[in-house]
Amino acid sequence: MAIQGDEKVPFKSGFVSIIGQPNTGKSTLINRFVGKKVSIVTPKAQTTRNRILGIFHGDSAQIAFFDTPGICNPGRGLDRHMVNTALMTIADSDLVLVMVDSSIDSSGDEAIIKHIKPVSLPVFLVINKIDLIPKSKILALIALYKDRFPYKEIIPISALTGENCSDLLETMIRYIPIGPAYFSGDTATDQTERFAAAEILREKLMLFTRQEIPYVCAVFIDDMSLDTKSDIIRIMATIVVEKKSQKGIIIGNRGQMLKKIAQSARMDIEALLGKHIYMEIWVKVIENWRNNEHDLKQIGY
Ligand SMILES: Nc1nc2c(ncn2[C@@H]2O[C@H](COP(=O)(O)OP(=O)(O)OP(=O)(O)O)[C@@H](O)[C@H]2O)c(=O)[nH]1
Ligand SMILES: [Mg+2]
Repeated sequence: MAIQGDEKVPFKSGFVSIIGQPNTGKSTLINRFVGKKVSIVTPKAQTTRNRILGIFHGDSAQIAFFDTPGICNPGRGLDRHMVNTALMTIADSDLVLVMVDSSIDSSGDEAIIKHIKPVSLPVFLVINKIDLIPKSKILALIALYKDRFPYKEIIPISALTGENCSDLLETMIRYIPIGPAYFSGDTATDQTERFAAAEILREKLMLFTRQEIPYVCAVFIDDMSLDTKSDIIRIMATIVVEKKSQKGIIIGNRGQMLKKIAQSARMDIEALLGKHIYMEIWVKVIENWRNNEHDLKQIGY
Protein backbone atom coordinates (compact mmCIF):
# COMPACT_ATOMS: atom_id res chain seq x y z
CA MET A 1 0.00 0.00 0.00
CA ALA A 2 1.24 3.48 -0.82
CA ILE A 3 0.39 6.19 1.66
CA GLN A 4 -0.75 9.57 0.39
CA GLY A 5 -1.45 12.07 3.12
CA ASP A 6 -3.61 10.25 5.63
CA GLU A 7 -5.36 8.12 3.07
CA LYS A 8 -4.39 4.69 1.92
CA VAL A 9 -4.30 4.55 -1.85
CA PRO A 10 -4.60 1.04 -3.20
CA PHE A 11 -1.59 -0.16 -5.17
CA LYS A 12 -2.22 -0.73 -8.86
CA SER A 13 -0.54 -3.04 -11.30
CA GLY A 14 -1.13 -3.99 -14.87
CA PHE A 15 0.16 -5.07 -18.24
CA VAL A 16 0.25 -2.51 -21.02
CA SER A 17 1.12 -3.39 -24.60
CA ILE A 18 2.39 -0.85 -27.09
CA ILE A 19 1.55 -1.55 -30.70
CA GLY A 20 1.90 0.51 -33.85
CA GLN A 21 3.57 0.77 -37.20
CA PRO A 22 7.33 0.25 -37.34
CA ASN A 23 9.57 3.14 -36.27
CA THR A 24 6.89 5.11 -34.38
CA GLY A 25 8.93 5.15 -31.15
CA LYS A 26 7.48 2.25 -29.14
CA SER A 27 10.81 1.00 -27.84
CA THR A 28 12.00 4.52 -27.06
CA LEU A 29 8.94 5.06 -24.85
CA ILE A 30 9.37 1.76 -22.98
CA ASN A 31 13.02 2.54 -22.29
CA ARG A 32 12.00 5.94 -20.92
CA PHE A 33 9.42 4.47 -18.53
CA VAL A 34 11.73 1.66 -17.40
CA GLY A 35 14.60 4.12 -16.97
CA LYS A 36 16.94 1.67 -18.67
CA LYS A 37 17.50 0.45 -22.18
CA VAL A 38 15.62 -2.83 -22.28
CA SER A 39 14.71 -2.66 -25.96
CA ILE A 40 17.00 -1.74 -28.82
CA VAL A 41 16.31 1.41 -30.85
CA THR A 42 17.48 2.39 -34.33
CA PRO A 43 16.32 4.94 -36.91
CA LYS A 44 15.38 2.01 -39.16
CA ALA A 45 11.96 0.38 -39.32
CA GLN A 46 11.40 -3.16 -37.99
CA THR A 47 14.01 -2.99 -35.26
CA THR A 48 12.07 -4.91 -32.61
CA ARG A 49 11.39 -8.53 -33.57
CA ASN A 50 10.16 -10.06 -30.30
CA ARG A 51 7.87 -9.20 -27.46
CA ILE A 52 10.04 -7.36 -24.94
CA LEU A 53 9.00 -6.86 -21.33
CA GLY A 54 10.00 -3.68 -19.52
CA ILE A 55 8.86 -2.83 -16.01
CA PHE A 56 8.04 0.55 -14.53
CA HIS A 57 8.20 0.71 -10.74
CA GLY A 58 6.28 3.58 -9.18
CA ASP A 59 5.36 4.41 -5.59
CA SER A 60 1.70 3.61 -6.11
CA ALA A 61 1.77 1.41 -9.21
CA GLN A 62 3.76 -1.06 -11.22
CA ILE A 63 3.33 -1.34 -14.96
CA ALA A 64 4.71 -4.18 -17.04
CA PHE A 65 5.06 -2.89 -20.58
CA PHE A 66 5.16 -5.14 -23.60
CA ASP A 67 7.15 -3.73 -26.47
CA THR A 68 6.13 -5.34 -29.74
CA PRO A 69 7.37 -5.50 -33.33
CA GLY A 70 5.95 -2.84 -35.64
CA ILE A 71 2.83 -3.96 -37.46
CA CYS A 72 3.11 -3.78 -41.23
CA ASN A 73 1.96 -5.83 -44.18
CA PRO A 74 2.12 -9.38 -42.74
CA GLY A 75 3.84 -11.05 -45.71
CA ARG A 76 5.52 -14.36 -44.90
CA GLY A 77 8.07 -15.87 -42.57
CA LEU A 78 9.77 -13.43 -40.22
CA ASP A 79 7.39 -10.56 -41.10
CA ARG A 80 4.39 -12.70 -40.30
CA HIS A 81 5.99 -13.92 -37.08
CA MET A 82 6.55 -10.30 -36.06
CA VAL A 83 2.99 -9.20 -36.76
CA ASN A 84 1.58 -12.25 -34.95
CA THR A 85 3.81 -11.53 -31.95
CA ALA A 86 2.47 -7.99 -31.76
CA LEU A 87 -1.17 -9.01 -32.11
CA MET A 88 -0.99 -11.91 -29.66
CA THR A 89 0.46 -9.59 -27.02
CA ILE A 90 -2.76 -7.59 -26.95
CA ALA A 91 -4.60 -10.51 -25.37
CA ASP A 92 -2.26 -10.49 -22.35
CA SER A 93 -2.81 -6.82 -21.58
CA ASP A 94 -5.02 -4.67 -19.35
CA LEU A 95 -4.54 -1.66 -21.59
CA VAL A 96 -3.34 -1.14 -25.15
CA LEU A 97 -1.41 1.86 -26.41
CA VAL A 98 -1.56 2.40 -30.15
CA MET A 99 1.37 4.58 -31.11
CA VAL A 100 1.49 6.76 -34.21
CA ASP A 101 4.19 9.03 -35.56
CA SER A 102 2.82 12.58 -35.82
CA SER A 103 5.49 13.60 -38.30
CA ILE A 104 4.47 11.22 -41.10
CA ASP A 105 1.36 10.26 -43.03
CA SER A 106 -0.83 7.98 -40.91
CA SER A 107 -2.90 6.09 -43.47
CA GLY A 108 -1.21 2.74 -42.65
CA ASP A 109 -2.75 2.81 -39.18
CA GLU A 110 -6.10 1.61 -40.58
CA ALA A 111 -4.73 -1.95 -40.57
CA ILE A 112 -3.96 -1.72 -36.88
CA ILE A 113 -7.40 -0.37 -36.04
CA LYS A 114 -8.88 -3.39 -37.80
CA HIS A 115 -7.05 -5.66 -35.37
CA ILE A 116 -8.02 -3.79 -32.22
CA LYS A 117 -11.70 -3.41 -33.13
CA PRO A 118 -12.74 -6.75 -31.60
CA VAL A 119 -10.80 -6.00 -28.40
CA SER A 120 -12.83 -5.01 -25.35
CA LEU A 121 -9.85 -3.54 -23.47
CA PRO A 122 -9.30 0.18 -23.06
CA VAL A 123 -7.21 1.51 -25.93
CA PHE A 124 -5.26 4.79 -25.88
CA LEU A 125 -3.87 6.56 -28.89
CA VAL A 126 -0.40 7.92 -28.29
CA ILE A 127 0.63 10.54 -30.82
CA ASN A 128 4.42 10.49 -30.66
CA LYS A 129 7.24 12.70 -31.96
CA ILE A 130 5.40 15.97 -31.31
CA ASP A 131 8.82 17.59 -30.98
CA LEU A 132 8.98 17.34 -34.79
CA ILE A 133 5.73 19.16 -35.61
CA PRO A 134 4.35 22.64 -34.92
CA LYS A 135 2.13 22.71 -31.84
CA SER A 136 -0.72 24.06 -33.96
CA LYS A 137 -0.97 20.73 -35.81
CA ILE A 138 -1.61 18.61 -32.74
CA LEU A 139 -5.30 19.50 -32.36
CA ALA A 140 -5.98 18.67 -35.99
CA LEU A 141 -4.34 15.27 -35.53
CA ILE A 142 -6.40 14.54 -32.45
CA ALA A 143 -9.57 15.43 -34.38
CA LEU A 144 -8.53 13.16 -37.24
CA TYR A 145 -7.87 10.14 -35.05
CA LYS A 146 -10.88 10.66 -32.79
CA ASP A 147 -13.23 9.70 -35.61
CA ARG A 148 -11.39 6.52 -36.51
CA PHE A 149 -11.75 4.57 -33.29
CA PRO A 150 -13.32 5.08 -29.82
CA TYR A 151 -10.00 5.62 -28.05
CA LYS A 152 -10.40 6.05 -24.29
CA GLU A 153 -7.70 8.71 -24.35
CA ILE A 154 -5.65 10.46 -27.02
CA ILE A 155 -2.35 11.72 -25.69
CA PRO A 156 0.32 13.57 -27.68
CA ILE A 157 3.88 13.01 -26.42
CA SER A 158 7.52 13.04 -27.32
CA ALA A 159 9.14 9.80 -26.18
CA LEU A 160 12.49 11.34 -27.11
CA THR A 161 12.28 14.57 -25.08
CA GLY A 162 9.88 13.22 -22.45
CA GLU A 163 7.25 15.89 -23.12
CA ASN A 164 3.86 14.84 -21.71
CA CYS A 165 5.14 11.36 -20.80
CA SER A 166 4.34 11.79 -17.12
CA ASP A 167 0.76 12.73 -18.06
CA LEU A 168 0.53 9.55 -20.10
CA LEU A 169 1.87 7.55 -17.17
CA GLU A 170 -0.61 9.04 -14.71
CA THR A 171 -3.49 8.41 -17.09
CA MET A 172 -2.44 4.79 -17.59
CA ILE A 173 -2.33 4.27 -13.83
CA ARG A 174 -5.94 5.44 -13.61
CA TYR A 175 -6.99 2.68 -15.99
CA ILE A 176 -5.02 -0.31 -14.70
CA PRO A 177 -6.53 -2.54 -12.00
CA ILE A 178 -5.85 -2.58 -8.30
CA GLY A 179 -3.38 -5.35 -7.68
CA PRO A 180 -0.06 -6.38 -6.17
CA ALA A 181 3.40 -5.74 -7.60
CA TYR A 182 4.09 -8.79 -9.73
CA PHE A 183 7.80 -8.08 -10.14
CA SER A 184 10.40 -7.30 -7.50
CA GLY A 185 11.71 -3.75 -7.33
CA ASP A 186 15.00 -4.41 -9.10
CA THR A 187 13.51 -6.25 -12.09
CA ALA A 188 13.62 -4.21 -15.29
CA THR A 189 12.95 -7.01 -17.76
CA ASP A 190 12.66 -10.78 -18.07
CA GLN A 191 15.34 -11.05 -20.73
CA THR A 192 18.29 -13.33 -20.30
CA GLU A 193 21.76 -11.83 -20.60
CA ARG A 194 22.24 -13.93 -23.71
CA PHE A 195 19.20 -12.43 -25.41
CA ALA A 196 20.22 -8.91 -24.40
CA ALA A 197 23.72 -9.44 -25.79
CA ALA A 198 22.34 -10.76 -29.08
CA GLU A 199 20.00 -7.77 -29.35
CA ILE A 200 22.80 -5.28 -28.70
CA LEU A 201 24.86 -6.89 -31.45
CA ARG A 202 21.86 -6.77 -33.80
CA GLU A 203 21.33 -3.10 -32.95
CA LYS A 204 24.91 -2.30 -34.02
CA LEU A 205 24.45 -4.31 -37.20
CA MET A 206 21.33 -2.32 -38.01
CA LEU A 207 23.01 0.97 -37.17
CA PHE A 208 26.18 0.45 -39.18
CA THR A 209 24.83 -1.24 -42.30
CA ARG A 210 22.56 -0.03 -45.06
CA GLN A 211 20.01 -1.07 -47.65
CA GLU A 212 18.78 -4.62 -47.14
CA ILE A 213 21.50 -5.69 -44.70
CA PRO A 214 19.73 -4.65 -41.44
CA TYR A 215 16.75 -6.82 -42.39
CA VAL A 216 18.54 -9.96 -43.52
CA CYS A 217 20.58 -10.36 -40.34
CA ALA A 218 19.85 -12.40 -37.28
CA VAL A 219 22.10 -12.91 -34.29
CA PHE A 220 22.40 -15.75 -31.89
CA ILE A 221 24.75 -16.43 -29.04
CA ASP A 222 26.37 -19.86 -29.27
CA ASP A 223 28.07 -19.62 -25.93
CA MET A 224 28.40 -17.11 -23.13
CA SER A 225 30.38 -17.94 -20.03
CA LEU A 226 32.37 -16.29 -17.31
CA ASP A 227 36.02 -17.20 -17.12
CA THR A 228 36.42 -16.99 -13.36
CA LYS A 229 40.22 -16.84 -13.51
CA SER A 230 40.32 -13.67 -15.62
CA ASP A 231 36.82 -12.44 -14.65
CA ILE A 232 36.09 -11.96 -18.35
CA ILE A 233 32.84 -13.02 -20.04
CA ARG A 234 33.53 -14.94 -23.25
CA ILE A 235 30.85 -14.62 -25.90
CA MET A 236 30.68 -16.69 -29.07
CA ALA A 237 28.14 -15.13 -31.41
CA THR A 238 26.88 -15.95 -34.89
CA ILE A 239 25.49 -13.43 -37.33
CA VAL A 240 23.23 -15.06 -39.90
CA VAL A 241 22.72 -13.56 -43.35
CA GLU A 242 20.98 -14.84 -46.46
CA LYS A 243 23.70 -14.50 -49.12
CA LYS A 244 27.45 -14.72 -49.50
CA SER A 245 27.56 -11.14 -50.79
CA GLN A 246 25.89 -9.95 -47.55
CA LYS A 247 28.48 -11.80 -45.53
CA GLY A 248 31.16 -9.89 -47.44
CA ILE A 249 29.53 -6.55 -46.65
CA ILE A 250 29.30 -7.32 -42.94
CA ILE A 251 32.91 -8.43 -42.71
CA GLY A 252 33.97 -5.45 -44.82
CA ASN A 253 37.28 -4.52 -46.32
CA ARG A 254 39.95 -6.37 -44.29
CA GLY A 255 37.37 -7.04 -41.61
CA GLN A 256 36.91 -3.35 -40.80
CA MET A 257 33.08 -3.39 -40.70
CA LEU A 258 32.81 -6.42 -38.45
CA LYS A 259 35.46 -4.93 -36.18
CA LYS A 260 33.48 -1.69 -35.87
CA ILE A 261 30.24 -3.57 -35.13
CA ALA A 262 31.93 -5.84 -32.59
CA GLN A 263 33.70 -3.00 -30.80
CA SER A 264 30.55 -0.98 -30.40
CA ALA A 265 28.55 -4.01 -29.23
CA ARG A 266 31.27 -5.00 -26.79
CA MET A 267 31.23 -1.58 -25.14
CA ASP A 268 27.46 -1.70 -24.60
CA ILE A 269 27.50 -5.30 -23.37
CA GLU A 270 30.30 -4.46 -20.94
CA ALA A 271 28.25 -1.53 -19.62
CA LEU A 272 25.22 -3.79 -19.24
CA LEU A 273 26.97 -6.68 -17.51
CA GLY A 274 29.59 -4.69 -15.62
CA LYS A 275 32.37 -7.03 -16.73
CA HIS A 276 35.01 -7.16 -19.44
CA ILE A 277 33.92 -9.02 -22.54
CA TYR A 278 35.83 -11.10 -25.01
CA MET A 279 33.72 -11.63 -28.09
CA GLU A 280 34.19 -13.87 -31.12
CA ILE A 281 31.78 -13.42 -34.01
CA TRP A 282 31.14 -15.75 -36.92
CA VAL A 283 29.13 -14.78 -39.98
CA LYS A 284 27.11 -17.61 -41.46
CA VAL A 285 25.02 -17.80 -44.63
CA ILE A 286 21.64 -19.56 -44.33
CA GLU A 287 19.86 -19.01 -47.62
CA ASN A 288 16.35 -17.62 -47.33
CA TRP A 289 16.26 -18.13 -43.53
CA ARG A 290 13.56 -15.48 -43.08
CA ASN A 291 11.05 -17.55 -45.02
CA ASN A 292 11.94 -20.97 -43.71
CA GLU A 293 9.96 -22.00 -40.62
CA HIS A 294 12.61 -24.47 -39.53
CA ASP A 295 15.43 -21.88 -39.77
CA LEU A 296 13.30 -19.28 -37.99
CA LYS A 297 12.80 -21.66 -35.07
CA GLN A 298 16.47 -22.59 -34.97
CA ILE A 299 17.45 -18.93 -34.90
CA GLY A 300 14.98 -18.27 -32.11
CA TYR A 301 11.95 -16.65 -33.75
N1 LIG B 1 12.16 13.19 -32.90
C1 LIG B 1 11.74 12.12 -32.25
N2 LIG B 1 12.24 10.91 -32.56
C2 LIG B 1 11.80 9.84 -31.88
C3 LIG B 1 10.82 9.93 -30.87
N3 LIG B 1 10.58 8.68 -30.40
C4 LIG B 1 11.39 7.86 -31.08
N4 LIG B 1 12.14 8.54 -31.98
C5 LIG B 1 13.12 8.02 -32.93
O1 LIG B 1 12.44 7.21 -33.86
C6 LIG B 1 13.27 6.10 -34.26
C7 LIG B 1 12.54 4.80 -34.02
O2 LIG B 1 12.37 4.61 -32.63
P1 LIG B 1 12.06 3.18 -32.02
O3 LIG B 1 11.82 3.39 -30.57
O4 LIG B 1 13.10 2.20 -32.43
O5 LIG B 1 10.70 2.87 -32.76
P2 LIG B 1 9.84 1.51 -32.72
O6 LIG B 1 8.42 1.91 -32.83
O7 LIG B 1 10.23 0.70 -31.54
O8 LIG B 1 10.31 0.82 -34.06
P3 LIG B 1 10.20 -0.77 -34.49
O9 LIG B 1 10.85 -1.58 -33.43
O10 LIG B 1 10.93 -0.80 -35.78
O11 LIG B 1 8.75 -1.06 -34.66
C8 LIG B 1 14.57 6.25 -33.49
O12 LIG B 1 15.50 6.91 -34.29
C9 LIG B 1 14.16 7.11 -32.29
O13 LIG B 1 15.22 7.87 -31.76
C10 LIG B 1 10.29 11.23 -30.57
O14 LIG B 1 9.44 11.44 -29.70
N5 LIG B 1 10.78 12.27 -31.30
MG1 LIG C 1 11.00 -1.18 -31.43
